[in-house]
Amino acid sequence: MKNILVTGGAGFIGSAFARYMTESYPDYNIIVLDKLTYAGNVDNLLPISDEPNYRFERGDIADRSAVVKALQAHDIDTVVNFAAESHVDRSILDADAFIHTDVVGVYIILDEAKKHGVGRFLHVSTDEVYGDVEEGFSVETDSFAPNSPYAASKAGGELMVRSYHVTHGMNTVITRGSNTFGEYQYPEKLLPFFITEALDDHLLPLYGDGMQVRDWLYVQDHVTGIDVALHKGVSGEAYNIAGEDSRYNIDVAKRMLDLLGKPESLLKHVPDREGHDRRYAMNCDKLRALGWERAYSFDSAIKLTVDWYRNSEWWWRKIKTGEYLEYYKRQYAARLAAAE
Ligand code: NAD
Ligand code: TDX
Repeated sequence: MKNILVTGGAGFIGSAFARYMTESYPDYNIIVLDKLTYAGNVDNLLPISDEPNYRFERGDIADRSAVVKALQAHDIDTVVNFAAESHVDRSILDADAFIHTDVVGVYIILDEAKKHGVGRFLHVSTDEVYGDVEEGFSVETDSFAPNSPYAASKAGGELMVRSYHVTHGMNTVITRGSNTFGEYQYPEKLLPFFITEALDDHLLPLYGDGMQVRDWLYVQDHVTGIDVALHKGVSGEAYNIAGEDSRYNIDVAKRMLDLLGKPESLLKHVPDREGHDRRYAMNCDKLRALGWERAYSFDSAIKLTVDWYRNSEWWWRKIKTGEYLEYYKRQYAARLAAAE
C-alpha cells in the first residue's frame, strides 16, 4: 500500500480521512479524486494543502476516462471510495444523481480498479442498507432492506463490490458506518443544519414526533475505523462502524441547544420525512476484534462539534447561499408553513 486514491475526499468524512491519513502515514501518497458537487469543498482540505504527500484531482467516478487518468497518473495501488450522493431528503426529491454516483459510479471505479490491478478496494457504505431495525442490533450478515432511494442506491453499490470480489477475486472490504457528525459536515444533515440555524435563532424543523433513534458516531472515530478495516480487514468482508450510542433525535437537538445556550422553543415539529426509518442500530464487535476502539464519547464529541461551528462561520456562511437556499426552500418551506 503506497498510493491511495481517496474518492469523494472533498466531502465530510472523506476529507477527515484524507487529513488523517496524510498526517498519520507520511510514507503513503494520498490522492483525492472528487467531482466537487454541492457537497464537495476544497476548504475541507486546506489543513493539508501544502503537505508533500497529498494531491487533489477533480473528476467524476462515473467518468471512465477521468478514473483511468487518475489511476495511471498516480500509479494507484489502493482505492478508498467515499464518493456518493449522501443525503436521504435529496434522494426523496430526486434520485437521479444517486443512481449515477452510488450505483453506476461505484461500478466504473471498481471496474477500472480491477483492470489497473489495484490491490485493495475499500468501499464506504452505511447502516441504512439494513433498513429500519425495530429492536436489537444489525450484524454484518443481516439481509438488506433499504427504504429510501439513497439507501437503495448504497445497497446497489455494495452488491457490485461484493460481486467483483466473488467473481473476479478482487481484494475488497466494505465498511458500514452509522450517523456521523463533526467538523466540516455540510449543513444539510441534522446536527450541522440545526447548529447553524440555531446560531441565527431560526426555527429547527424536527420531522414527526422527533422520537426516531439514530446511532451517533464522531467523525474521527469513523475515520480510524476505516483505517483499521483498510489495513486489517479480511478481503470480501464487511465491517460495521458504530458509535454504540443510540439517541432520540429530539434529545440530540435539545443537547445541542443546551450547549449553545439557545431555547428549546426553537424546535418545531413538522410533517415527517416520507418512508422515514424509525431506528438504526448496529453491533460492531467484528471491527473491535481487529483492534479498533472509539476514542470519543457522544458528550465530548458534540461539544467539540458545537464549538467548531460556533468558531467556523468563515466555513459555513458561504455555503448557506445560492443552491443551498433553493434546497432549503424546496425541503422546508411547505413543512414549516404546515406546522404554523
Ligand atoms: P458528503 O456528501 O459530505 O461528501 C460526498 C463527496 O463525494 C463530496 O465531496 C462530493 O463532491 C463527492 N462526489 C459526489 N459524487 C461524486 C462523483 N460522481 N465522483 C466523484 N466525487 C463525487 O458525504 P459524507 O457524509 O462525507 O459521506 C461519505 C461516504 O460515507 C458516503 O459514501 C456515504 O454514503 C457514507 N456514509 C455517510 C454517513 C454520514 O452520516 N454522513 C454515515 C455512513 C456512511
Ligand atoms: O431537518 C431535519 N429534521 C429532522 O428531524 C433533518 C435534516 C433530519 N431530521 C431527522 C431525520 C433523521 O431521523 O434527523 C435524523 C438524522 O437525519 P440526517 O442527518 O438526514 O441523517 P440520516 O437520514 O439518519 O442519514 C445519515 O446517516 C447515514 C446520513 O445522512 C447518511 O449519509 C448516512 O448513510
